[in-house]
Amino acid sequence: MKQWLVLFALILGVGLIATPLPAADTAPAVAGITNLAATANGGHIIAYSSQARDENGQIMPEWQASNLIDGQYVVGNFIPAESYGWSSQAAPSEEDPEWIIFAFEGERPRLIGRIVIDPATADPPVIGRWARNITVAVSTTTPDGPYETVGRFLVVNKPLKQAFDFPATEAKYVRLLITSNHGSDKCVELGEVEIYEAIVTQSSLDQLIVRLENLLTDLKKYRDSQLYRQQQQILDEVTSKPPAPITEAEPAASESPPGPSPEEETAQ
Ligand SMILES: [Ca+2]
Repeated sequence: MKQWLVLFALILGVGLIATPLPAADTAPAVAGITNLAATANGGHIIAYSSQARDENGQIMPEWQASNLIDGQYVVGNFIPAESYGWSSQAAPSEEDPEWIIFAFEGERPRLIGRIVIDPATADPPVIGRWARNITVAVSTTTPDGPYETVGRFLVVNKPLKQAFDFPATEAKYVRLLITSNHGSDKCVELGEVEIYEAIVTQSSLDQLIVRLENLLTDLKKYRDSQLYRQQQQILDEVTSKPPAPITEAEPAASESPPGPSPEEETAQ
C-alpha cells in the first residue's frame, strides 16, 4: 500500500512538473499574421451602409466598399489607379453611423483579436473625411446580429496603419461602425481594413515566435512610415508654398463627389 502511495505521488509530481503552462481558457492570445479580411484570403464584405455616388447617381468603382479589402494602399504620393479607398455617401454621426460588415472565407467563425485600420485614401487628411471614431462588434450567428461590441477606438488623422487589439473573441461576422470623421460634412473614407486571428497557444515558444513575427511586421510598418515622412519632407522642400485650407463645412460650398480630381471620376 505504501509503495502505491509513493508511485501515485511520483506520477502526480511528474505530471505537475510536465504541465506548468496555464489552462487553455486562461492562456494569453497573440495576433496571427494572416489578414482574414483580405479578398486574397477569402475575406469578403457582406453589407455596407452606403457607397459614394457621382452626380448621375452611379457608383464610382474607385470608391467602392470592396476597395477596403483589396490589398491596395495609398502610400505617400502613390494612389492605386482604380482603388482610392472607400467613401460613404454621407458624413457619419452617433445617431446615423456608417458601417461595413465583413466575413471570412466560407463564412466560417474565427477567433479574432486585432483590427488594423489604414485611413489613407486618395483624398488628403486635411479635408477631414477619414474615419475617426469606430466601434468593432462581432456576431457568431447572422449578418443581422445580434452583435456584441468588442472595442471602441480612435483613428488618428494620419496616413498610417493603426492596430487595435481586443480580447480574443469568436466571430463569424465583424461589423465596423463609424460614428465620426475628422470634420468633413460630406462623407467618411477609409483605405483598408485588416482583421487578424487571435492565436491561443500553451507553448511559450509558439507565442514567442508569433510575437517576433508581429514585431517584424511592426518594424516593416515603421520603415514604411519613415520612408513616407522622408518623401513628405522632400515634397515640402520642393513645394514650399503654404497649402490653402479647405473648408468643407461651409454651407455655401457646392456638393462634389469625393476624389482627387473631377476629371478622374468616371461614371459607370
Ligand atoms: Ca484598399
